[in-house]
Amino acid sequence: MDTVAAAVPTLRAKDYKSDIHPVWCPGCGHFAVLSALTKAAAHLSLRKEELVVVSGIGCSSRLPAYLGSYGFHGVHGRALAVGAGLKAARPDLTVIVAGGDGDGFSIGGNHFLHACRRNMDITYVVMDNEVYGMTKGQASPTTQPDWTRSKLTPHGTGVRRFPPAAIALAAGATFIARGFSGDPSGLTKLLVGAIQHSGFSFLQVLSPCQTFRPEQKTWKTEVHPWSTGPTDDAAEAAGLILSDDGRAVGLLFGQRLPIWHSDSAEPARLRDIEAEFQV
Ligand SMILES: Cc1ncc(C[n+]2csc(CCOP(=O)(O)OP(=O)(O)O)c2C)c(N)n1
Ligand code: SF4
Repeated sequence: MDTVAAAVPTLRAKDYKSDIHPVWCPGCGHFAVLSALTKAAAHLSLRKEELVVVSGIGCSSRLPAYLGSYGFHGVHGRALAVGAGLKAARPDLTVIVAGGDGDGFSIGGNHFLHACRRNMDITYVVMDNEVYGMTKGQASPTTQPDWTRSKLTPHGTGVRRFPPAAIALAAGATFIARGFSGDPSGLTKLLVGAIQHSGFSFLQVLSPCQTFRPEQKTWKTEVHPWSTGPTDDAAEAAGLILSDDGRAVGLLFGQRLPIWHSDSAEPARLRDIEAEFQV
């Protein structure tokens, strides 16, 4: 008897959205990241049941709820740990980890370092607004040391900024890029490249916080391409980072190195994992 393969429907960007309306403030940069992610998923014809977006806590970390794929809105700063565990157990899935600069570089900083060096085949998107948006505007690791608008740091933090691209390069990330939510098509292309990259891809997105950093509206006049690149040479990428003003956007670094994967040839089965944890 002839078998007729079930036709896989072609999905459009809007098909990847859920019915839940985002609670983000009007003008929040995170809207553009959500939109670009749905466009990238449609461009790559990702099957919704094979796409998982994992996040921590923060305005940015609400993103999985607004997608119709699988998602996990987890614990503050632990998104990469959950995403890495998922990829180890289910290497067949496309795993994207998403969150904010507070979630990823402050409480989650340790996981960021080790995710970069482990080089699992996952994509990490950090929506960087240089502030803790959800908890009403405290300084984050990427906030300028002389930013005085938070009551917690009325004289600024006085602490130098965390440099995400430099840390990612030093720790061994094999794909490093920076996008801007005010450039939706550029952002979509970077997301497509990050998802396609075989290994750990890190995409920092300049994603303004309309409410607590309204001055970030000038970012649209400040962003510019990296002076050269992209490159697969870590020393060259380091040189570009040394002269970086934090507003260079585009792909900086891409390298093919062996990816880390679980020793098990078979995807983990839920009942086996449950059995391991039985007391
Ligand atoms: C263990 C723990 N510590 C602190 C918090 C409070 N908290 C919630 S979100 C957040 C920071 C969010 O900032 P960011 O990740 O930059 O995301 P944004 O809201 O700016 O998008 C903090 C400190 C928490 N939920 N859990
Ligand atoms: S507080 Fe800032 S980061 Fe949070 S939704 Fe509003 S604009 Fe976006």
